[in-house]
Amino acid sequence: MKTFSKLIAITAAAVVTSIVGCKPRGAQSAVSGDAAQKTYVAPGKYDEFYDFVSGGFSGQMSVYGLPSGRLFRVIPVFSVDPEKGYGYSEETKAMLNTSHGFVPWDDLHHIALSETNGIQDGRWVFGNGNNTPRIARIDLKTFRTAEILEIPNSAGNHSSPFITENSEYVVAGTRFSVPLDNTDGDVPINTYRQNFKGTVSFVHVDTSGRMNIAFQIQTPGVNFDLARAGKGKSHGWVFFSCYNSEQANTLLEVNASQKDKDFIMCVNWKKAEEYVKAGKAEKRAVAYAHNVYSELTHSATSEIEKEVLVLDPKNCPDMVYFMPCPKSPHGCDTDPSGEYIVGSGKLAAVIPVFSFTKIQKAITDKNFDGDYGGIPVLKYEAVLYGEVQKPGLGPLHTEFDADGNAYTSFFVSSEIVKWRLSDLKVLDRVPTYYSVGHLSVPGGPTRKPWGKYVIAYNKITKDRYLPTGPELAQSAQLYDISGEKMKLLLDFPTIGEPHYAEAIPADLIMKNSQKIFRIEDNQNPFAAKGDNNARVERKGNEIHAYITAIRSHFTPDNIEGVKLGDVVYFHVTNLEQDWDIPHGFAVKGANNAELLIMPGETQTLAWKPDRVGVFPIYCTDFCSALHQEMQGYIRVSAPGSNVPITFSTGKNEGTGPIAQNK
Ligand code: K7E
Ligand code: CUA
Repeated sequence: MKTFSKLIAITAAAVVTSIVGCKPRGAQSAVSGDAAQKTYVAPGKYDEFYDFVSGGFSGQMSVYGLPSGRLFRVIPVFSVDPEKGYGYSEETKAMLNTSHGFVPWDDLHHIALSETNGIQDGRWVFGNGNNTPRIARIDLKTFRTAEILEIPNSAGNHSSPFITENSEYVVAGTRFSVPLDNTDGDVPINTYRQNFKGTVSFVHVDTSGRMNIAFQIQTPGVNFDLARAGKGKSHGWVFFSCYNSEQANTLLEVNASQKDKDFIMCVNWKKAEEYVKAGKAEKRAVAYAHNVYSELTHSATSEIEKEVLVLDPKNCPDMVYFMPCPKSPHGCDTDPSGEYIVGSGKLAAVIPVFSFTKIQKAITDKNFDGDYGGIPVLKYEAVLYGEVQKPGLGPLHTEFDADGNAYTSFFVSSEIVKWRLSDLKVLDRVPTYYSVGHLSVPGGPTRKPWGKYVIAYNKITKDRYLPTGPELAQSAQLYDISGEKMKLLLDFPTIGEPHYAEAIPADLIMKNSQKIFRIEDNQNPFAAKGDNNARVERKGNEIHAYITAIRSHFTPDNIEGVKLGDVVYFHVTNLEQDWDIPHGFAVKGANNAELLIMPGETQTLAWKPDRVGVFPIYCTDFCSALHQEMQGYIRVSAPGSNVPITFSTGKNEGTGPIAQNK
């Protein structure tokens, strides 16, 4: 019995090791001698790079400095954030509207920084909502979510948002194939092969940043996983990895791992644009939300769009090809020249590297291996540049430096492997602690990698930090790649689960950073642009309080005449015109959150008092020496009361005796 259970334990351990990842040796001693010096950013000094890190199931994006690993900001994107009032203030609620109504959470996996000529330009950063399919654009002047676009005909927006060289498009490939939105979705799940379809969406980004869905391409039912746009010579193409070419609808762990090869789907989007122009796209009735935040009104608007253009490859020859890729590909990455496309089969023993030149030749020569759902399949041998042999176990993602090297993350063998594009030779490997998912080199997905570091984003932390109960902070690790050998420099914890991240030189962003909003430009209809505009008005059972905030008081700070059953809207305008002086606003018993109002901005908190009494309000952000004095009272009377609306600051002082010490 004992031996038997021991055997089970050993077998289980082996299985766990191979699937869950193994723990490298020498976890403590792996750090290099001059690491502290290389990551030390002295007090008052700036980091060299901004690092935008996806928050996974936190739905947020966080901003770190490199090489210090210091956290600067958490940008709320798809999830409500009470710290900033995001999704709680009346002005921001519309950002989280979808065709399913208000959806205050999502799962953000991938980051895409805007590019010009294939080089990061520091204007915007995009992120995907994986669960209720959405793409968000964050404005890097304000570090705020400026726009969220829902993706119709999609279910699990994982293969997203990958960006083309001039930010023409961000793409969105659906993870789950499903019955499309304009068809009857009430079908048996085991009719996947007949009724389920995939789509990839091309979301156009105009010069102001505004997004719209230019077109979608309908595909056979598969799972799209990741994507990368071509660059340089492969500009005009996007490569999407996909798994489940078996078209399984249950127990995918086994059933979607049957075939020796799945696919990378190659899309010629220039061709697709021609087909759209030629009227080949079908207009389909769908419904998806398009939410835009205005820095003038300091408010979001949400519209439901009703139509999308869909191209069917059957009617559009020479637009889409499948390229076989070993064993459930995950990452699909293009090198800085655009010639090489690196596939990473999660269960593969090699890393296949494809050649764009060979892909073009195979297309010209019609060197096909039949078709898949009517889409030509290119011959593996005809498009393969070569395979990296014995790289490691469980390759996931690849990034590049400017010297012709690639860096691939290995989940199962828990390491980063450096290899050379020219001869596909493995040059170096370093352990990660533990089970790396994505990795990132600053500028690594672009035509101009900045190099210097590779950062591993790990799934498991185990013994690396002080224990914090059952869940530990997930972690990032910074490695120096300036020499021949990679050197571990630093561990730093992350917010939520980090998937992809992108780093960019700080000077491309910091010079544009916005300091205040000009009060003259404030077009919020509820703004009070000076104390003489502050007032309280009743409209039926709505009370609108137009309040100003400036160090260190609210105007008005005494409000009476509110009755139980009223809804009070506190419209708070921060009159400050000075950098880094937000004011906060909170009222006792409010069941939502605070407001945090930037200089020159107006934000609104809705409050439904639940009882009669006097309720304090106060500023939540320590703004001056007399911040604690920045407070006031709201009186709530019984429903039938005849207390009139009154409001004031500094004019309502009581006359009773002050308590004396006796
Ligand atoms: Cu984490 Cu890009 Cu969702 Cu790989 S994905 S790890
Ligand atoms: Cu305003 Cu504290």
